Amino acid sequence: ATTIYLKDYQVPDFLIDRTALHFEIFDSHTLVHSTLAMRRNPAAKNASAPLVLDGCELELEALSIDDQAVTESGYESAGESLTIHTVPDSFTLRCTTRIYPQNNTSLEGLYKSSTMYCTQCEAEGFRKITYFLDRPDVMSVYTVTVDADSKRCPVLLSNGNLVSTETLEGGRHRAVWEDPHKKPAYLFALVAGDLERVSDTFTTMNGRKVDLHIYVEEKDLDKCDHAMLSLKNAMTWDEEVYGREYDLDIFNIVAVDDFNMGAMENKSLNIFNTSCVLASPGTTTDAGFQRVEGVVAHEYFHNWSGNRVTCRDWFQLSLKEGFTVFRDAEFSADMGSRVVKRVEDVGLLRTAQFAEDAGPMAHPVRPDSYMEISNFYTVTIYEKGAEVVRMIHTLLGPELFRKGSDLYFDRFDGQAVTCEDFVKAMEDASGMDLGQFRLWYSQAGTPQVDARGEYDAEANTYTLTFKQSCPKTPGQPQKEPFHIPIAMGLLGDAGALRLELKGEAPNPDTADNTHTVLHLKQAEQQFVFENVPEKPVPSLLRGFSAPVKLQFDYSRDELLFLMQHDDDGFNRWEAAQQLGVLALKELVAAHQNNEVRALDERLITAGRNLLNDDSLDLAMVALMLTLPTEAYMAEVMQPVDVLSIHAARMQARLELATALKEEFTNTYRTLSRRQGDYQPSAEQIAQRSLKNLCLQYLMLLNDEHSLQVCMEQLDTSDNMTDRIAALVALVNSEHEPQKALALQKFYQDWQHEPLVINQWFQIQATSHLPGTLKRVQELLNHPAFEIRNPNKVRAVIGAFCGQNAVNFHQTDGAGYRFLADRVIELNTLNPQIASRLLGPLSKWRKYLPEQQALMKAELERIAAEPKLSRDVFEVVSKSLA
Ligand code: HT7
Ligand code: ZN
Repeated sequence: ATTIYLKDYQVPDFLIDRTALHFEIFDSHTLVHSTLAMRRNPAAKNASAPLVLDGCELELEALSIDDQAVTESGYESAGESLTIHTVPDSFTLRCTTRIYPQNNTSLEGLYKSSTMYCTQCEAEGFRKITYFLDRPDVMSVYTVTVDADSKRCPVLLSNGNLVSTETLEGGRHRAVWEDPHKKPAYLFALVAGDLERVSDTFTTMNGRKVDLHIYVEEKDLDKCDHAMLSLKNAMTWDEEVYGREYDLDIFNIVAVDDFNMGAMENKSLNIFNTSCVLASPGTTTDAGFQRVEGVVAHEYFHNWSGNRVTCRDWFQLSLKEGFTVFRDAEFSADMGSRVVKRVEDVGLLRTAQFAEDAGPMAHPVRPDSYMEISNFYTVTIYEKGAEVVRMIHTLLGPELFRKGSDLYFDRFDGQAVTCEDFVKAMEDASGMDLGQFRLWYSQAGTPQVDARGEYDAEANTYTLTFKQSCPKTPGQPQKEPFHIPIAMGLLGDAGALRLELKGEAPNPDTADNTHTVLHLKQAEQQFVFENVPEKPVPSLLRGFSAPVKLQFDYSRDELLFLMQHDDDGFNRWEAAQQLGVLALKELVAAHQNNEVRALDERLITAGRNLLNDDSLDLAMVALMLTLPTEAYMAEVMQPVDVLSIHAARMQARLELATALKEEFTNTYRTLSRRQGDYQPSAEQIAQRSLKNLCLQYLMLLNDEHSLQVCMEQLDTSDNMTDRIAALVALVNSEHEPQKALALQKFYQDWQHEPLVINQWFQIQATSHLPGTLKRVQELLNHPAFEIRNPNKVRAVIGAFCGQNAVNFHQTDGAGYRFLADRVIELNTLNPQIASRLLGPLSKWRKYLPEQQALMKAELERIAAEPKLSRDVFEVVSKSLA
């Protein structure tokens, strides 16, 4: 496979001003007739370059230029391109291709999901529909005509406005859609199927009435309210927070069962994985409701950050994804609990993204090269990209950041631009020098920041010394120091201390002098605080102000102090986590040495205090009572001893459950009583999360009373959050007959709801008990499992390999073998999904030597397969390099 480099970027040789597409959809095939108004790009380097069109797996039926047929000797077709050597400066290219959506299992281009036709063109799927310049900097105005059977496909949708409909002969009909906005091919969409819709309207800040429709199968009509409400909230929020208004009279969302990712922001025709749009209390958990809200908002926000201003090339992917994730995270924070949202996001970043940054696929937020762009829809591009935008927000402050975003949207509206353009707009609007900051876009790897503090009681000064470094990553042996914003405060016995930073005049604009942002720019740098009346406890990296690994030698008592007194909610949680890390590390070491060691009593006391304090936010209590995850422990302990980490965490949980049985029981009882009608509100979500955490702890006790409580919750709950929580607790318990019966009953009750059955799959695949791999293998033969459906693959295979470390890493290597077999099977069916599943194997170097050898052998077995897709080849070859 060839590697594509950012340094080789050149403007396109040709432009496409207008694109007319005519789809004739038949059961056996689809014909795509395209008419492209093309001309040479005046900015092109080579004024006589041949026309090279992208096309993949297409049958070419007709090709003409200015109505003159291009004969076979006039073009050359090789690999994924078609070259026409001589073309005029300006011309009309017509082409007809025949495609087979019903055989398209890759879910890129035009494909069939049960009876419905739909498209997925990002990143390079349009070339599976017709020959085109399939690159984001070629933007065109589209008119789309769709013909199909009136009965099988009564609904025909594309981007923009519906301009006409027509009945055709033979029981067929036609719809014509026109999108007035220029767009790249990756934002093209078409849907044809038998769908029903839920409708509403939204009036924009300038009085434009927008029709909103959500298209679903008839059986799902009752699950659209939450998505519709989320959409209207997102539209309002984008007006209020970013001044961005919607720009068409219609906004459609369509739900599809078979989809490689969460959703797609096609202009005015967003296509969603059903898992990210459907929600109802009876079938969807709190996490599911929040995901729908977040994804609906994310796709809507792309209308500006992605569609109106798009990417020049795919190296700039984080320009739209990082910015949009930042926007959706702030939206969700405003809709629910800000601290909880931040804790969840940092959890993902510190496990998945930090692991990616330390592994063979590590890449900068703006990559320098790729083989297959689909492999670069990563946590680095999305989550770290969002952190980079968040840091700009922190450095500039909210007002200047808004000024920068206004300038960015004004300056580049209708254009395809770069990350550099974004940063420059922020710089121009704020006057801040972001020169060194740009390294966050070009350097991969997670910076390590070591900090220490020294109090001088005579001089009343407190000196913070920071040292930063960044490990080498593929192709980047050496790193320059980053510009790292460190949000912080100092805490004294009586509360937050006023900050006087030596050499800096106090900021008259800030009423709050107890919080500041330090600019760490050098490899080693000191900050001296003056007039500090007592030895403080520093609260560093508040709100996780930079995606770094911070090390500060807090004593356990200092961590307990921060847990109670820090005025930054995130850092209160972080102190609890770090205390948990220290305690778990001790237990891991004891386990490795076959010693018996008890859990640090401080954790038990802290837990008791949290459960007994009525004044605390319930969501915070639940978060702080959750020990660091096994995935996070794996990040802070290398080489990773999966089994010891699991054993240590289980022991700690059991000790907490035993010591705090009374508190967990009381809290569970109180919170069970409090319920009204189900609402996915922050308040109710917090109650349920703490209640269900108590249940999980109580179920570890393996006693009859807890079992009874759990069974009662399972049988009597009116919502899926509580039902699933009870089922998870039961499935991970030793209560054999009850467990099997409950799983059977759950399946019978919910077999008509695929999204619920996916949760049923996932609960079984993530059970930490022995024998899970065997069960997972059985599930692959279950009638509800389909290897061609990505949600089911994720629920069974993805969940087992990615969220069940103790079973995936079982010592005989059977988990690795299982994954390799599935990757080989999926490699031909759906390369994107196959390659994504490889994540857990690709990080083989961080495990113990025996596991490394077994994992590597499986990667080598995949590498030896004769016909590897580009997607799988890239991950396997880079993992073994
Ligand atoms: N921008 C969308 C990306 C996407 C995608 C990429 C590759 C393969 C399939 C895909 N489906 C959607 C999603 C988003 O970030 O909004
Ligand atoms: Zn996105």
